[in-house]
Amino acid sequence: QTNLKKVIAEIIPQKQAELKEVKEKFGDKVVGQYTVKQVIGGMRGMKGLMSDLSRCDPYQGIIFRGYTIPQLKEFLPKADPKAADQANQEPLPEGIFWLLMTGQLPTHAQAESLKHEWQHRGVVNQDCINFILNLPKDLHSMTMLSMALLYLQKDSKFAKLYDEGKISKKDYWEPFYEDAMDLIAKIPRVAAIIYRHKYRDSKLIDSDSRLDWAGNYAHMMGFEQHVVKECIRGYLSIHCDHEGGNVSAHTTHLVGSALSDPYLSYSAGLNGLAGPLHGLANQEVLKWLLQFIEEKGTKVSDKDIEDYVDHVISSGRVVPGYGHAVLRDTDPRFHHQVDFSKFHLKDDQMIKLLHQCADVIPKKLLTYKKIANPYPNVDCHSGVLLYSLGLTEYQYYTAVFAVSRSLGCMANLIWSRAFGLPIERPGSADLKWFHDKFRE
Ligand code: CMX
Repeated sequence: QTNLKKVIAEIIPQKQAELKEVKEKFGDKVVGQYTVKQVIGGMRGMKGLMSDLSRCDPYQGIIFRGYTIPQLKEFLPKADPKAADQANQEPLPEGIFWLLMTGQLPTHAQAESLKHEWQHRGVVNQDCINFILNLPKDLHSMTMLSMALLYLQKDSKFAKLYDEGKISKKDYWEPFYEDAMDLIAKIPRVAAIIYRHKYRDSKLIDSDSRLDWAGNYAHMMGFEQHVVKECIRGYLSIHCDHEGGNVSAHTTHLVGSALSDPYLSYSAGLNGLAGPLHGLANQEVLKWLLQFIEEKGTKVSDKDIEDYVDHVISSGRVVPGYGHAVLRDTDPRFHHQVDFSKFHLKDDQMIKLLHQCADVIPKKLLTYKKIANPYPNVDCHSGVLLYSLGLTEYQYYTAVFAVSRSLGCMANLIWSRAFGLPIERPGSADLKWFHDKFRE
């Protein structure tokens, strides 16, 4: 079966039954205890959400439906199934979306079917194109992307059906699915239009119907080299989801829990992704590295790097690309990109400097006792990879991340409606409450 909607329509009743069983069997069990420090400290380590798509292990990193990043690189369909060489090994995002939605590794035919469906759904109407082309070019790409999704919201099938009173709760997932699939199909085109508007005199490039979702995105931005298309395939696959609690996934889920449609929900999620402690870090890493190169060049000593870290921290800033709220080891998504760059970009001076930094900086950060994890995260490498391949406009990088993250956020949103999850509404406490509760 290559029709994703039919496949998940069969899985949904089984999963609903599983959720019901978990609620009945374990509903009154205690998940854990948490402290005042956790309540005030960004809820670190508190399990407070259910997301069935991926989980983040502090040491193994992200695990998508039971599969690690290296396993997915091996098992997921590739753009050219006949090419077995290392130059054609990046997974197709179509494949990872199928896996996230169904829990099953897709066949090449299933990934192809999604490719065609997204091509078909991905047409962006002229009125939306005009809306983007009329935005001031000095808006940040993420602001433009978020606004463009809000513009597309007028086409939401869920919002229309709900407004007409034509939909019952048990069927919410279907129009959510339709909106989510439309959003995913359109977002690379919208993001490419933003890129061409901001950086290429608004000269747009038509979609190429032969290409896959990621390859077409590279094409519509203006990159025809095979290596860039491969890089974007891998990039869009590995950034797609990072369990439910990260800022973009959590925001999308929270807003969606109020039955805001997928456009409203993901636009909100994108605004969180645009923050420097989250998705904007990839742009920040590049800015950081370019400043460093301007001062010191690309051939630097380890001591130069260490001094630079001290300088950044003593001026009250963070070293972007290092650390994580959950991970306690190097992010496997960083390793994935190292493998790619060592094969495709082995002579690039900036990549070499980045690898030297990734060796030196964690040891230096370890000397600052307060930092729980000094190791490179996904954003440490991704911007530099894009820069070395010719996508040098680093203020755009978080938009590429956003195209990818649409896969995880939309898959989660569809499943949230299929599970019938309620509006999210945790309690909060004022300072007096803590005094009263814990007064000796
Ligand atoms: N450079 C300098 N200081 C750092 C640091 C870094 N890379 N990582 C953590 N710290 C500091 C924190 O700012 C915090 O300091 P204060 O107590 O003075 O506020 C202290 O170390 C403890 O932080 P932590 O428990 O180790 O980490 P958090 O869970 O609070 O924060 C993160 C996690 C990602 C926000 C943080 O490591 C950071 O700011 N890293 C740099 C930005 C970055 O790369 N973000 C991308 C993360 C991946 C993503 O979400 O996309």
